[in-house]
Amino acid sequence: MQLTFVKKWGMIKRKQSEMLFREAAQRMPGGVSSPVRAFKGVGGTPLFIKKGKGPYLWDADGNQYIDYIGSWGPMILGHSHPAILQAVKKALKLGTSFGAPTESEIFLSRLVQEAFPSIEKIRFVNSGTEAVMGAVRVARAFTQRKKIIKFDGCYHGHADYLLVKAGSGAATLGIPDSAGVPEEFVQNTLVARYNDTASVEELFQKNSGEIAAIIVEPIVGNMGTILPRRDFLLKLREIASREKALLIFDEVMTGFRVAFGGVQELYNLKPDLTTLGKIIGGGFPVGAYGGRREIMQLVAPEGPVYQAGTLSGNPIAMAAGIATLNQIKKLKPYESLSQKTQKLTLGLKEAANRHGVTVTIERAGSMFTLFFTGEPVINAEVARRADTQKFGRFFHAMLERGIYLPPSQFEAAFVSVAHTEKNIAQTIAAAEEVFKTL
Ligand code: KE4
Repeated sequence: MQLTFVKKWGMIKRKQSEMLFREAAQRMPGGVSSPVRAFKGVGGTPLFIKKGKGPYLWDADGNQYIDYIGSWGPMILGHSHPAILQAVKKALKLGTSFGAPTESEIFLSRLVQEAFPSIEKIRFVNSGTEAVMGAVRVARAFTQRKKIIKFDGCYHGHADYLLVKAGSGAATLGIPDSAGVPEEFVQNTLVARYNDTASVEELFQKNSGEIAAIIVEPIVGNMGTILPRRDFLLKLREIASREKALLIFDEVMTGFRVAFGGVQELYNLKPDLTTLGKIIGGGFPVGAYGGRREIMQLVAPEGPVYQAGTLSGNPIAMAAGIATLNQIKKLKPYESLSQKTQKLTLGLKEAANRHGVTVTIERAGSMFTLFFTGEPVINAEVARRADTQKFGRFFHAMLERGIYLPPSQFEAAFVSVAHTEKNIAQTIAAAEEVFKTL
């Protein structure tokens, strides 16, 4: 199938992006505002994006792509959705920021709490990182304990004490432990292995009575997509309750992505605290943390746990989030998103098999990762054994064919409501051509 906007290998013009990148690299570290955008995981010059509409992005040279990054998760409805643009325009007419409570925060709270009954009280912030910082701080205050357990390969934002064996950009850049983080800052951070409850039990035995919380990406997106096996999540819930530690589900990526109520809806589990971000801002900077009332009432100004933010609950961002969640409620898209994504991943797997290319594809709803490995990817160690060089070649060959995948083996790709059956077919056709050359 000849893709309408496919150009021959290497014929895609990149002059504008290359020129822009040269100046950006002079002014900003790595020429980007967030490391994973710099293509370090796949090589080459990052594309400077000019416009997004539905499932498409256009770069500064006018090349069109089917986008599977979706701004790293937020764009579940596709780019420039009319309902979101309309809501934002309406809100803008009233002003942009007041530094005072607005009813829009109540409206978004209602929608989030409807989807996440475990979130009895919620605080809005400006990013997933801030949400996690707030959740960990209130967990430490509530339990009066210092230590936290995270999992190797899980990424929970860039707070110092969580940049320990982190995934996402940290894994891509091969610096799981960041420079500039004094070892004192991470001495209370314990690392377990995902899908291995024995490693969690061992940490509790060695640190009995000292662990405030377990924080987990209940379905991992930041080592690429990794699914919880058997009763891993249920066991975490049981262990945390038994040890009087809190269970924090970091659903910044999975919230409203894998189901309206996230992983906790899919597995019918109640964490003590949840962190959210991405989709709840509809493309604007919004994060949130929340959970059991007796925990959240410790947060200032109600309680002694300080946390604040000039633009937290910003009315424009709230308007985008409200419009997004209302649209999702109306469309009920999860079944069709899952089917569309399954069709894509099955097509990719069959194309790879036809050309003798060994891949494992892990999928949860409309998030997925194609790993260049033959083993089921059950944890970070297995993910790190994937052939990242081959992933880089695959990434660029797909990009040349107008398919924009996440520029890292250790990220999740996302299908949106806007992706059509034709887009799926075009993507499989492009992969068929690429697997031939790989
Ligand atoms: P932000 O601070 O980037 O809004 O959220 C941090 C965060 C927390 N928890 C989870 C599960 C996350 O996935 C993230 C952010 N995810 C990455 C993508 N893997 C953001 C992309 C980037 O860093 O540029």
